[in-house]
Amino acid sequence: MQKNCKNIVILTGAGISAESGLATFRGSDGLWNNCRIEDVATVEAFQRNPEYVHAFYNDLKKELVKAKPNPAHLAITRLQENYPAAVSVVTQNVDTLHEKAGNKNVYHIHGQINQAVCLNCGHILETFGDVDTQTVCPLCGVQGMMKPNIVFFGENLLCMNRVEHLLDNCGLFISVGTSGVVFPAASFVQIAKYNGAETYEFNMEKTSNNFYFDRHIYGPAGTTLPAFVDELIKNREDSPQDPESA
Ligand code: BV8
Repeated sequence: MQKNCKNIVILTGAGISAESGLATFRGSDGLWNNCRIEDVATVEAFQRNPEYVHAFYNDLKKELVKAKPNPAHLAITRLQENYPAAVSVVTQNVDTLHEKAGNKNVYHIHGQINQAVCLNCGHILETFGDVDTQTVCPLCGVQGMMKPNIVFFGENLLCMNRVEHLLDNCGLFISVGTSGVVFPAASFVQIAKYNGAETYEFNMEKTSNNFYFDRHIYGPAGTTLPAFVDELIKNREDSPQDPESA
């Protein structure tokens, strides 16, 4: 492990929220087992049946709003507060558990469940309430043009300018709880590695892009990530002016 790398990027997927009781997408209890991606998470699905897609996300919202962060989310806050590096969270998750845990610098590249976007004026409506084809945009006043602010398959990701900068300047890339099958997020480890980052994968099992990872730490993230963060903090090289190192 490099000493005191200056920039840490943590990519998270549904697995980091599993121990908060939220279903993943492709696991045995996965969301995609109960409904087809083509019916709820594509642009075509939304154009074909917006009521059905709104209902899916309104139901998912009711689940996600009740969830509480787990020790894996809380470990990221501990790292951000106790390690001399810029720690950024690039999440594929649409839940708000990183924010509830107090994580800073969180980038939701696949959108957020508590947001809807107006397809007429681009206004972002923050709400945990239902949104549907009757919802009026609070900014432009147009009705029926609100879409869940979720990045559907076939749509470009959000925050990518910032994410690309983070990957180009990253010393330590940590992937937590993602199967690595959705692009371009699945290619982030390769970009970070080619820019000189040390790469760690936290998962329950080997994933499809595991060869880009220098280290694999298997087990539930609620246990493995806090232990890893404790190690990082214990081994940090305190800068000379750090009062603790006196
Ligand atoms: C785009 C919204 C440009 C819905 C989601 C290159 C090659 C092949 C295909 C493509 C490519 N480039 C683009 C594509 C097409 C497509 C794609 O990747 N398809 C795949 C399926 C083949 N990508 C796109 O369309 C992206 N857009 O590229 O724009 C463009 C524009 C026009 C035309 C073409 C390209 C948009 C991708 C975003 C799609 N939206 N979600 C919603 O969230 O409700 S993706 C969906 O998958 C979720 O966001 C989710 O976060 C994401 C990834 O899933 P994971 O988070 O990894 O979850 P999963 O269940 O899969 O895995 C959980 C993991 O956790 C497992 O490994 C498990 O072992 C582990 N785990 C479980 N418990 C624990 C644990 N680990 C630790 N501890 C535990 N306790």
